[in-house]
Parts: sequence; structure tokens; C-alpha cells
Amino acid sequence: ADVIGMSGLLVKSTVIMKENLEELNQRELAAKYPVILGGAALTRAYVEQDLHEIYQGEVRYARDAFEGLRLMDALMAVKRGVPGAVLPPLKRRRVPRRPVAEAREPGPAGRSDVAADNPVPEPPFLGTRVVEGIGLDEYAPWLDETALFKGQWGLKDSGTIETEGRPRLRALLDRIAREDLVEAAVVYGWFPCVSKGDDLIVLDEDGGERTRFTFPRQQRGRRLCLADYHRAEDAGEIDVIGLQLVTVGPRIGEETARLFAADSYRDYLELHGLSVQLAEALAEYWHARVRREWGIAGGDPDGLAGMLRTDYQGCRYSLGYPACPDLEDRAKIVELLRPERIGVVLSEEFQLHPEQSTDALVVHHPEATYFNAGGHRP
Ligand code: B12
Repeated sequence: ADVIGMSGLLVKSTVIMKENLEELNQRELAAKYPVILGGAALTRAYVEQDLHEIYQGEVRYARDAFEGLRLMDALMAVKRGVPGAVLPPLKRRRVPRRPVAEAREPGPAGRSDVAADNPVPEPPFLGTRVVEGIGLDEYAPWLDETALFKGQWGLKDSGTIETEGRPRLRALLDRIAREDLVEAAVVYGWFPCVSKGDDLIVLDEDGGERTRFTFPRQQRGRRLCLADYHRAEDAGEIDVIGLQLVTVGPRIGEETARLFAADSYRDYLELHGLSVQLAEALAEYWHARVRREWGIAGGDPDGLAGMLRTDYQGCRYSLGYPACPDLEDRAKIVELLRPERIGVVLSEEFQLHPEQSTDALVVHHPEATYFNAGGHRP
């Protein structure tokens, strides 16, 4: 190898990358191997400032595959001693970083200002239900096309999206339907709960504690915390939390693995990108269904654009996102929903298999919205 590349989709992988760089230092391989890092969980500053300080060789960030290719050209030119060849400059820190302690102003203590007197809607049932055999035509309309065309397929402009993207999408959806490549299934349900400080306590039928999530609280500003969207333990009323876990099944992952093994990278990339966006579409479709069954869908917007802007009552929070960053808590969701009934299992790294699966807490509170509780970012 001339260069080592690593890709990190999860925040946890950024920690592993740092360990890998330290290991390369220790084995005195840093001078030999320049490293290129990419992936959703990384930022240019984290790589080119923080990790660059650690690594004794060259380390660069690639925003996308194309920047990766440009970096490879530059690295190989330097390695071959091409006259005038240099690496692109590093992004330098302009102002020295303030220590974390200083940056955090002490905020007001205690809970946020989220209303505590909103009505608690009654769910149609308590416990869980399994639903299988959901047709592709039911949730494919929920596909976020911008995320697919731009994010997954790398199509840059609306011209290419119309001439290349849409026909490819239609053909692939036809193929998926014809060959039965997706087998959408869901486990969902509602659970009684109360909150206490930063904790959300899920109750059993007798009102005893069944499991407990502890969520981070914003340290300044509104001091939002996911627990605040639920009745406090001492309010004398029981609240309800919705949970859902969706999968498009194992078949499509087997097909993308086959394409990859056959070196059909373009086909692999297109089908894989579509498969993960279909998992997201299914999650959004089911979330709308949960809100409807729960009787809080009255104000739902008509079009998909409004849905993707989350112009509705309540919110779907996936663990690992900034309001609830702890992936370890997925074990509690799995324990409550038992997704092995639809063929989904949680790995030791807290990833669901098949990959095209996603879980979420569904909150009914009218003020519930996405926010960053300020933890876990590199
Ligand atoms: C699509 C998506 C999904 C899909 C598919 C995920 C998948 N396995 O592909 C679905 C809906 C299934 C999903 C689920 C989940 N997701 Co998700 N997901 C995303 C999202 C929106 C896009 C990722 C993506 O596919 N991008 C498109 C690809 C092509 O881009 P890319 O990976 O960034 O790679 C490009 C560049 O970065 C670069 N690059 C990458 N690596 C490298 C390496 C080198 C060497 C080079 C040169 C370049 C390079 O080149 C690529 C092409 O341009 C990201 C957020 C985001 N905006 O990125 C969150 C994100 C990855 N997901 C996240 C989370 C938390 C989850 C879940 C855990 C949520 C949940 N509780 O269910 C689950 C986990 C799934 C599981 N099986 O357990 C978090 C992860 C953060 C964390 N806490 O670790 C993210 C970052 C969102 C966030 N902002 O918090 N997710």
C-alpha cells in the first residue's frame, strides 16, 4: 500500500481511527504511510488539526471520494519525486481553541421551559406489535430524493438528476419490486413512562420501573433534555412513549454484497445508496402511521417536503443523534421491542443487522424538536 484510507460513519469509529494512528506511530510506520480519512462522523478540523497533531506522518481529510482521488494524485506525485509536487495545505486553526471549561457559561440550573401540562394522548395499545409484508409502493413515495441523488449518488445538479438520476431510480425500484429484494418489516409499540430529572423511566404494567434512559441536558440556553417532554414522576400522571424499529430486510444487503464482490462498484453504490434511503423512507412512513394511530397526526402537512421539514406534532429521535447520542441505549430498545422477531439483531458495536434498519423513540409532545445536547461530537 502507498496510502492508508479509513472511513468513519459512526462517532465511535473516529475514536478507533485515533487509536490506529497512535498504533502506526508506535510501530514507526507513520513516515511510510500517509493516511486519508473520510466519512460522515468526521470534520476537516478534527482530522487536520486534532489528529494531525497526533500523527507523526501525513494525515488529510477527504470530504468526498473525489477529494480522495485528488489527494492520492498529490501524495503519489510527492512519493515519486515529481518536481514541484506538494500536498494541499492543512486547514490551520486561526484562533487558539478556548478550553472547554471557559467556553461553557454556567447556565440556569434545573429543567428546561418545555410545557408540562400538554395533554397525554392515549395510545391504541400498550406493548408491541409486529407488522410484516409492507409493500414497497407504500413507503417508496417517502423517499428523500435530495438525500438519494445528492448525498448517496453524488449527482451535483438538477440537470443530471433529471437525465440520469430519475431514470436510474425508476429502473432500480422496478428491479427491487420484480426480484423481491426488499422485505419491509416493523416492530412498534407504546410504553407507559415518567421522567425524573434527566431520566426517562419506562414502566411495566404494574407501574414499576422496567428500564431507564438517561439523556444529556444542554448546558446553556434552553437546557433542553429529552426527558423533559414527559410527565415528571411526581406529577401524578403517567405519560407514554412510542418506540419503532424498521428494516427493509436482509435480501438487498446480500445483493449489494454480491455486486461489490463482482467489482460492479457503480451498481453497488447505486443500489446500496437506494437501499439505505429506503430504510429511512420506511422509518418516516411508519412514524407518520404511529402518529396517526396515536391521534396526533391532525396537523400533519400535505406534502413530503413538509414532512421532511418535520412540520408535525411530535418527533422521532434515533439513538446516536445529538439529542440522544448514546448508542449503548439501543440495547434497551431492543430489549423492549424484541426485533429478532423480524430478523433484526444488535451487534456488540450496537449496530443493527441487517444494516438497512433503524430504530427510534417517538415523542408526542407538541414542543418536541431536534436539538443538540452538546455531547459526543469529535
Ligand atoms: C443514510 C444514513 C443512514 C441510513 C444508512 C446507514 C448506512 N449504513 O449507510 C440508515 C437509515 C439505515 C441509518 C441508520 C442509522 N444511523 Co445513520 N445516517 C445516515 C446519513 C444521513 C448519511 C450517511 C450516508 O450514507 N452518506 C452518503 C455516503 C456516500 O457518504 P459518506 O458516508 O459521508 O461518505 C462520503 C464521504 O464522507 C467520503 N468518505 C467517506 N469515507 C471515506 C474514506 C476515504 C479514505 C475517502 C477518501 C473518502 C471517504 O466519500 C464518500 C463519498 O463521497 C448520516 C448523516 C450524514 N449526513 O452523513 C447518518 C449517520 C451516519 N447515522 C447516524 C446514526 C446514529 C444512525 C443509527 C444508529 C440511528 C438509529 N438509532 O437507528 C442507525 C444505525 C444503523 C444500524 N444498522 O444500526 C449518525 C452516526 C453518528 C454516531 N452517533 O455515531 C449519523 C452521522 C447522523 C448524525 N448526524 O448523527 N443511517
